[in-house]
Parts: sequence; structure tokens; C-alpha cells
Amino acid sequence: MDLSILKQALIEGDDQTVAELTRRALNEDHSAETILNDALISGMEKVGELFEQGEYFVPELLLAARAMQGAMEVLRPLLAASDYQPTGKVVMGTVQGDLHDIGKKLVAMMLEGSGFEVIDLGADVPPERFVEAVEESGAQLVGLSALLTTTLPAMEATVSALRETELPTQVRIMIGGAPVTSRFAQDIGADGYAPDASNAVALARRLVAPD
Ligand code: B1M
Repeated sequence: MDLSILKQALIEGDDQTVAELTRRALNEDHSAETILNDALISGMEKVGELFEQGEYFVPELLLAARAMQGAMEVLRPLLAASDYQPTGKVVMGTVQGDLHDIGKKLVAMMLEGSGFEVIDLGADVPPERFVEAVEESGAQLVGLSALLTTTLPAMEATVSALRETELPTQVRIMIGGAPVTSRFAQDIGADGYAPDASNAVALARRLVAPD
């Protein structure tokens, strides 16, 4: 099967076809990673371009996002399958004011797949909820996602709230999302930045490794 058909179905926001073609591509021996990168993520990039060009509006974004989430449910067991032993506990969420959660879910899935226990707080998460979750769980790592330039200040506020609270364990913070850079991570006092899900896994492993 040519993965461009799946990509096109995602761009059109046709959730049933996207789920069916994702299953078919797996049956035809495309790997979960190839399907994700070459059809789904690249399809979402195209959706973003169409939005920027004024050809797509929020309803089209929502349809594409719903189709992507359906495909991710199909891929989830394969992306999460792994031989690794539990590596650490991580609290994840998209920061306050930001509803974009597809990339964050992907990072959470890949972290689960590499042996992390993930406490996923969802999207639009206020700083104090991150603090509470770390207090309750004793997680060593927090992962923050933001997709809007306007929610970068909420990321900074969350890092400050975590740094200002006396926590049971010393917590490391990693951040990511399209408008985030490693420079921004340094500026706000996060411990690291990852540009995508696989780099996020490598970074998370480094951050929880004993010094
Ligand atoms: Co919106 N949106 N959106 N959107 N949306 C973007 C982000 C945008 C770039 C589109 C555009 O203009 N080209 C633009 C932001 C511009 C900016 O601020 N610079 C934008 C806008 C403007 C908006 C609204 C303001 C639109 C409006 O209402 N006028 C609005 C805001 C709502 C809000 O959040 N308060 C809005 C709404 C939405 C929907 C709700 C309709 C929907 C989200 C649905 C959902 O997530 N459940 C949506 C979507 C789908 C998009 C695009 C098209 C796709 C995002 C996506 O899922 N990408 C997006 C355009 C684009 O990105 N090309 C866009 C696929 C995903 C796998 O990638 O999330 O980047 P990504 O995650 C990557 C990396 O960034 C990284 O790893 C992931 C996997 O590789 N990563 C991390 C992410 N988090 C990480 C954390 C880490 C490490 C790595 O460590 C913890």
C-alpha cells in the first residue's frame, strides 16, 4: 500500500478510512514508526500548512486531529511494546491555555514504550496541578508540552511553580512542542528540550540516570 493514500485521508479528516488504512498498512508490513512519520505526522504538517494558507479552518483541524487520534489508538500497542525495564516515573501534560495534545500523547506513548510509568494530566493543565501530581506520585521527571507561542509563558510559570515548591524528590523538567527551543529551555530553567518523541525518550533516560 502506498502510504500517501493514508496521508491524504488524514488531510481530509476521514477518520474511518484513516483507521482502516492504518490497520491495512500494518498488515502489509509497514512499521508503526514508518506509518507514524511518513503518513500521519507528515499529513498533520500539511494540515498545518493549509491552515496557515487560509484554506483550512478550525473544523478541518479538529477532523484531522480526530483521525490522527484514531490512528494512534491502532498504533499505540506497537509503539509502546518494548523489552525495557521500568525506567522512572514521569508526569506529563500540555500547559495551561493550550489544548494541543497529540504530540504530548505521542511522547507519553513512546516514554511508556521505553519503560517509564507515565502520569498523563491531559491538556490545559494549570501549574499547581503539575505540582500536586509530582507531590502525589513522587515522579522524578516532568514533561511539559506547548504548541502555541502564546502559551510559552504558562510553561515558564509551571517551571517556576515546580522549582519554588519543596518536593519529596528532586524533580527534573523536560519541555517540547513546536515553538519551544533549547535556548528557551535554558532561559526558563528547564533541564532539557527535545524536538520530537524519540529525542524525548533519549533525553528522559539521561535526566533520570543517576549522576
Ligand atoms: Co492548532 N495551531 N490551534 N489546533 N494546530 C497549530 C499549533 C499552529 C502552528 C497552526 C498554524 O497556524 N500553522 C498554530 C500555532 C501558531 C503559534 O502559536 N505559533 C495553531 C493555532 C493558531 C491554533 C488556534 C489558536 C486556532 C484558533 O482557534 N484560531 C487554536 C488554539 C486552541 C488552544 O490550544 N487554546 C488551535 C486549535 C487546534 C485544534 C483544537 C483544532 C487542534 C488540536 C487538537 C488536539 O491536539 N487534540 C489543532 C491542531 C491539530 C493543530 C496542528 C494542525 C497540528 C498539531 C499536531 O497535532 N501536530 C498545528 C500545526 C502544525 O503543528 N503543523 C496547529 C502533530 C504532532 C505529532 O506534532 O504537536 O508538534 P507536535 O508534537 C511533536 C513535537 O512538537 C514534539 O514531539 C511531538 C512528536 O514528534 N513535542 C514534544 C511535543 N510536545 C513535546 C514534549 C516534550 C518533547 C517533545 O517533552 C515533554
